[in-house]
Order: sequence, then structure tokens, then C-alpha cells
Amino acid sequence: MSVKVFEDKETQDLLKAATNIDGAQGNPRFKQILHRLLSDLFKAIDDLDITPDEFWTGVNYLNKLGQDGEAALLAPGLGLEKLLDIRMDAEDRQAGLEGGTPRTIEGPLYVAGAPVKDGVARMDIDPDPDAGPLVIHGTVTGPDGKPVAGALVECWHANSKGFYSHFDPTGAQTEFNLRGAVRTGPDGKYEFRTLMPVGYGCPPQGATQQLLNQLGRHGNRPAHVHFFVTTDTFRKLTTQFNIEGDPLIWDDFAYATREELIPPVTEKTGGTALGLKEDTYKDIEFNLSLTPL
Ligand code: MBD
Ligand code: FE
Repeated sequence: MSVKVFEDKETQDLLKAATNIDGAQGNPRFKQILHRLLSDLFKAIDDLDITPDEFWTGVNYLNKLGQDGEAALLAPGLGLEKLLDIRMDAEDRQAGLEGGTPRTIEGPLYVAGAPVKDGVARMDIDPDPDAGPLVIHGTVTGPDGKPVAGALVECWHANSKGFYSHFDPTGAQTEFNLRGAVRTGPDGKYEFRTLMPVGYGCPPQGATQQLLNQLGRHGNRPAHVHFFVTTDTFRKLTTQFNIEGDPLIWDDFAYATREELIPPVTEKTGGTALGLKEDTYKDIEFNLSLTPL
């Protein structure tokens, strides 16, 4: 049985009433957005003949999503966070704003408040026997290619289990472990002394993975490192790099990989003098080129 009621006056009046779209009260922008989203939902229920059972499955799913605190995890998994990047990239191209380190998604796991250091910061607060030392460094430059002094470079990444401090289900990590912040000097340089991360996987019993299972998708990301670069004079940059060679580099459930964001990993010695736990360490140079406001 298939009925179509979307165009009926009764349905359209209900949509108007539920969103108070013709009323004087409320927030006009909010009403505009909600009216459109609710209208699309009404239409989808009608077009697809969504049953009451299917409808309540969806409602109960939203409750689980909230209980699990995973709305901001599902968003990148559905490509919504990437869509925002695609749109900002298109805006930039339209404005003739070419160049700079490409942006990519922030994800749900940033925490503000890591202690700010001058030029160099250690991020490896907790020992991690399964992770080798890693030095991440580079230069923050402006659109003219000159170093930017006074830039705040923030960095965060997972441990050898793919867990982030503050969100670690094992409760094993100290506050701000593997989270760092550096203020650049006149040379524009930053350096983080840290440990090699591995890729993240969605909580297996969580709402996001439950949905991905229904789609026949995995919920894993390749190993990656996040950055914010904040200055008074240039656009804030939100980006990441991936660890070269990770098998999931082009199979990221959050769609954050970009060709320009896979820097080479080299092996160096002299780690002991830097205070690293082994003399041989991995080194990644990742330069951060900013665009105008
Ligand atoms: C992450 O570490 C992440 O960066 C994103 C985008 C989603 C889930 C976990
Ligand atoms: Fe991440």
C-alpha cells in the first residue's frame, strides 16, 4: 500500500504550524532551516512509505546517538564535515584564494587548553611501550612565504591504541597527553616531540558503528595528526596529515585524506640528545602555509 499526502493542504498546514514559519516569534534563520529539514523529512517519509516501525527505529537511534555522545562522530562518518570543507574550498577558489596548506576536517576529539610552549613542546606525557618516538616540525609561513612569528600551533593525535586523551575508554591517559601547543618565534618554526600514533576506530558498540554496519562500512581512520594554526593576521587553518604507508590512507571513514597532506616519514638518529626514549626516531616535516583573512 502506498499513499501520497505530502502535497495535501493538511500536511502543508501541519508543516507550517510545527515550524511557526509564518509566525512573528522565534529565530527567523532557525525557522528557515528547520522548515526545510522537516519538509524534506516529511517528503522522504511519504515518498519512501516509511513505516511507523522504521520511523521509531530512527527516533530510538537518535536517542542512542545522544546517549553515546556520538553526534559529532557520525557527522564526519556521513561525509557532512567533508562537505563543509568542499564548500569552503569552492568559496576560496571563487574568491581567487589559491594556495596555502589545504584544510581538512577537525573531527570530534580536539580539547582546548594544552599548555603553550615557545617553539618546541613535548606531547608524550604518558609512556607508551608500543609507540616509537616521533618528531613533527615545520615552519609557519604567510601568503608571501615569509615566516610568521607569534602563531599558535596546536597539535593532537592518538596513542598506539588509537585512543585520544580525554576520550580514552580505558581511562589510561593523563590530561593533555599527546596534545601540544607551541607559539612560534621570529623564525616561524614549531616542533613537537611525541610518539607515533595509530589509526582511530569508532567504538564498536556505539551508535556510529551500528549505523555503519547497516551500510556495510567500516569505521576506521588511517593514522593521522591534527593541527590548528591560529594568528591575528591570517585565516585560522584546521588540518591534519596522515602517516605515509598506512593501508587505510585512501579508505578513511571520515574522508579527510588529501594528496598534499601525506608528508614523507624519515628516520633520524640523535633522539637521545632531544630527550626521546630511543636514539633512532621518526621525523616528519610538515610546513604550514597560511592564507589571508
Ligand atoms: C578521529 O580521530 C577523527 O579525527 C575524526 C575526524 C573522527 C573520529 C576520530
Ligand atoms: Fe583524529
